[in-house]
Amino acid sequence: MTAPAGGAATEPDPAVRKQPGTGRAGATADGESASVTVDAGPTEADWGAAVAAVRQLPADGRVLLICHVNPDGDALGSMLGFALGLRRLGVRRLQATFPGPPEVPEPLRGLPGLELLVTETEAEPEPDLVVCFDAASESRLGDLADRLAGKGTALVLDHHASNRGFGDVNLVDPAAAATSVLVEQLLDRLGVPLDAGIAECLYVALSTDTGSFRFDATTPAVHEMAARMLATGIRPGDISRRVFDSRPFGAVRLFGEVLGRARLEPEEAGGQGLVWTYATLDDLARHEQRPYVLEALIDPVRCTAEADVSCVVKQTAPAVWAVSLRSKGATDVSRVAVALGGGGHRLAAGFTGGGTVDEVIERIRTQLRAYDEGSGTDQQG
Ligand SMILES: [Mn+2]
Repeated sequence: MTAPAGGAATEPDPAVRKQPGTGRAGATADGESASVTVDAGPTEADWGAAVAAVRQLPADGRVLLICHVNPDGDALGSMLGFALGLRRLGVRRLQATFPGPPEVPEPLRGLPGLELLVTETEAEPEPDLVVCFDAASESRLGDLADRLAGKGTALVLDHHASNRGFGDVNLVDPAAAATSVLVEQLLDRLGVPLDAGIAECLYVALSTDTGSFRFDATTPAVHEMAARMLATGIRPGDISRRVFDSRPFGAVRLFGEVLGRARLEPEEAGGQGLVWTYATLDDLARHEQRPYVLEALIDPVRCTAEADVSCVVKQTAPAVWAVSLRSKGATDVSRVAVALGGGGHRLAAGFTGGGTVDEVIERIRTQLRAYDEGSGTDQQG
């Protein structure tokens, strides 16, 4: 049942179909079939409130920065870049943290500002200002979400379309390629000059979320921001090697094994194809690897030319699986993820599932079929 699906197979990359210069790439590309309300981004009032929240801090004000669980380059880079900016403004009582084990993935251990990190339990219980980075909802902050309920101001910086604005002040822009785009703007409005430390953090964040400037989110504005970062003298070759192109030999062998069991199901996703694989805790143990090495596993999987949708299922506990989904453009994988209790973007999303690998994959197939039925007639022709 390989559906002809209009001209989809021969269509150019979705990037080519995008209206250049609108700067709203992923968020609105599929607007006619999406039920998500597309946020117009922060208003001048939002920016003003965010600037005021920082400026009105008392002299000894306690600031707690929080990014999402299992932090990636955008989460940590945005948080630490902002932390370094606040330090330049003279903020002294400053902590940065994230929920869960206080382990920074090896590729991000060169980030400036890591010395500001504290563990979840060391985090200030009653901060005057809490700033959250790259978290679409409070649930992504784990037990640290209770810090938002105190007397202090909660400021949210994020770019997930599903973010409903859980702070007192929300700088949420689904059109932003990374949370670091909002961080740069806020630091600019606060009058903080860029330095190499801040720039490296924001550059890592930006390059992580744009797939090293390869995804559709890579607008002219993204390259302009990257140019501002590079102008501080940071070295993109060193940074990219550290962040993207370096992994332990054990991880290389682990990837080989996990990729060797990948399955291609060309009939799924409305005939656009699904490719998937999985990694267990036992795989990690056998190769003596930490879970974060699997974050990069989706990249070789999504290379598969015969599949629009790619999926990596990673075991996090005996019957618990963290699932990463990617689409090349024909499928809105955030709809699949949201239906299964997760979230994300149109072309990159995820959720946590229970049961066995087969059960998790079957749930994805079912959602993909439901999606296909719901939007099959929306194919552009
Ligand atoms: Mn992000």
